[in-house]
Amino acid sequence: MPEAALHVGSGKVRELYALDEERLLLVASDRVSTFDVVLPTDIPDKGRVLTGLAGFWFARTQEICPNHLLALRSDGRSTECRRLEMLPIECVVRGFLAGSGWKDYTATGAVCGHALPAGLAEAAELPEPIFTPATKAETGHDENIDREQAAELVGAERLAEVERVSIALYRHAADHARQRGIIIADTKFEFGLDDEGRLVLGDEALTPDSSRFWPADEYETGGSPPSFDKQFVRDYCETLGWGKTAPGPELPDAVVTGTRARYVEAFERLTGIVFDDYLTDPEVVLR
Ligand code: PZK
Repeated sequence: MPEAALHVGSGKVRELYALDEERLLLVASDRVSTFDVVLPTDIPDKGRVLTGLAGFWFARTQEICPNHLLALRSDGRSTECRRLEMLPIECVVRGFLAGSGWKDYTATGAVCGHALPAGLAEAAELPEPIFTPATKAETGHDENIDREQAAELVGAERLAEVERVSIALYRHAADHARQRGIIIADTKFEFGLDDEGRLVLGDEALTPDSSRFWPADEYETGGSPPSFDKQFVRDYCETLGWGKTAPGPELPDAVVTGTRARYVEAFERLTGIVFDDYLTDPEVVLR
């Protein structure tokens, strides 16, 4: 727990504290959610994996866009960050047709106003990555919006900027990941403005919680590919006949151990850093 810090918000698996007027502390827990339900069993080090990965990407994408990271704390799960004025949209980029993108495509042939070629299969790679903004729903599901609705929320000029930057960030990370056997099918960015009105990348970016990571060697279209990180959890939950509403089931040790290993594998593949070296000194990901 951070000392002398006011709690200012909770996500499903993260907490946000105020350090002072300019700085926040983003703390990633080891909680895991599946089918939108947080489970009672933690995955040890999950929050450290996500914090380290986000730090790795922040360090490597500074030239594309400045970000809110100030420091990683020695606990490995806490990010000190600049306090921003957050924009009221989720900036989603999709390189592949999954989730709500696939759903919208089957219903309308388009996703957020992007007309797509006919006859694409589920999980197909798109000809080009597309920017598909969504509103931030307080509870429940974010709603995809078209560029007109997004422009009403942030202004046309700012929208053009976040679209350009989001696609550049996605291309950078997806290319890097693909060379290391991981497909980043889609990802969500949250941006804010600093006190001079400059666009700054915030939140936790390009992690398995903010993205769909698929193992490249198991990729195929015509279904929903396995999740790199959560597939053991999902498969186990499917064996239970659980109704996918709270409360979720406890996870057996083998599922916990296997899932932790997948998170660590994603970290090591993407960063090229041994996870134990991250635990010794989290700031290794920033160098
Ligand atoms: C901010 N959230 C999401 C909610 C969480 C995260 N740099 C920033 N400046 C101002 N506000 C935010 C950030 C960031 N990141 C992020 N809400 C506000 C959120 C609850 C818990 F961990």
